[in-house]
Amino acid sequence: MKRFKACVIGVGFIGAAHIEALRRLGNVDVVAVADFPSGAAKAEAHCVPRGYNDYKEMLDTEKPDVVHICTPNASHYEMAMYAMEHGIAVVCEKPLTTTVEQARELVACAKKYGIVNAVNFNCRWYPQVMQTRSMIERGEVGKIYSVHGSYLQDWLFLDTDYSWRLEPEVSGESRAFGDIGSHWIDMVESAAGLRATEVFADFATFHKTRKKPLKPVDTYSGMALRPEDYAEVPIDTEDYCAVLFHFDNGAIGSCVINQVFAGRKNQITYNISGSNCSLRWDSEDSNDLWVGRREGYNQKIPKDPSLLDPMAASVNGYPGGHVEGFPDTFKQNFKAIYAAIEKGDTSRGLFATFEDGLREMTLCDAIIRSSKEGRWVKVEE
Ligand code: SOE
Repeated sequence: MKRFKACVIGVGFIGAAHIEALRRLGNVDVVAVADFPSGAAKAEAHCVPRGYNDYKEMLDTEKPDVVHICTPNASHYEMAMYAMEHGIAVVCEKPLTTTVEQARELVACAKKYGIVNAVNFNCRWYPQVMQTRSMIERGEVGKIYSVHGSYLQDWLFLDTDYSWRLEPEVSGESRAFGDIGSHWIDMVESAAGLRATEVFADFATFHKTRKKPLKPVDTYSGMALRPEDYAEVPIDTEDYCAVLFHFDNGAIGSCVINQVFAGRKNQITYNISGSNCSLRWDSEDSNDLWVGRREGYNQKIPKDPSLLDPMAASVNGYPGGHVEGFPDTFKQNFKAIYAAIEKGDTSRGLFATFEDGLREMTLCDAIIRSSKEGRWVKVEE
């Protein structure tokens, strides 16, 4: 097995999750991190040998096999471009870019240089989500009638909650859909084998202004500030978004995405109704998959590799009865990505690539347009 040198750019909550998952693979050395303005301190905090403030200096000096981009969305494009132009494989956080055009350019550049590329749509990698995919692929669910679900969080519940994700110049024009709706639709399209062809969206911003801290605050840090530490700023990205979908096989769908839903920390769910049975999965109960039947008993399929279909069994790290969750999805995703890098395999497999990142940007674009124009909008291919 090849030993890889990896670098991580951006060491907030999610960059740290990348570092931890890479170490769990066993054949990856995280040799350096870049983070502005405190690269050395971040390296020290995460026991990484070297830290840089400038990502270009890091890539030029370290010459890694792979770079993980975990910075705010608006910087993904130039970082991914720079890495690919230097022959480095890229694993990028979602959303891939802030515009469809940039995502298209990244897909073209990856093709031109034959670089393995990935977007960290980690929800695909829950074993029970893979089981859903496998059951639908082998026809157990039958014809899909409808899909509905939600992604709910409360870390932006108060008007004193603030993050760079609230700023469209850094985050992109859509916030709730771009940040977490993107996970929902990627998971549903990949698991159910459906492609949305038309969307109708309704956006709402409950906090029209928020109190922006005058010093940096990390995502999920819940840091307490005093009134004089804030400035009141207008908010023009959505807290909430409801979307109706028409899918290519005639199925219909809907989702509610809400980042100010008190009590739900980070819950993603789907309900799929098919002509043979229904499936329901909930990330807060992620080790079970519910199967609903009209003419038989309902079931709960446990996360037990000895009972799951081969595709789902292969993404378990532990036997039945040993709970796995969010960090394990990163490990399984990276395992598949690094195996593709080792083989130089740029074909589409189970992990999300830049093409899936582009797909999500295209969907997001149609959703934004629909919310502005109040009508069904076709999703361009
Ligand atoms: C913040 O909304 C966030 O960190 C997302 O960006 C992640 O993708 C999600 O997994 C958890 O919440």
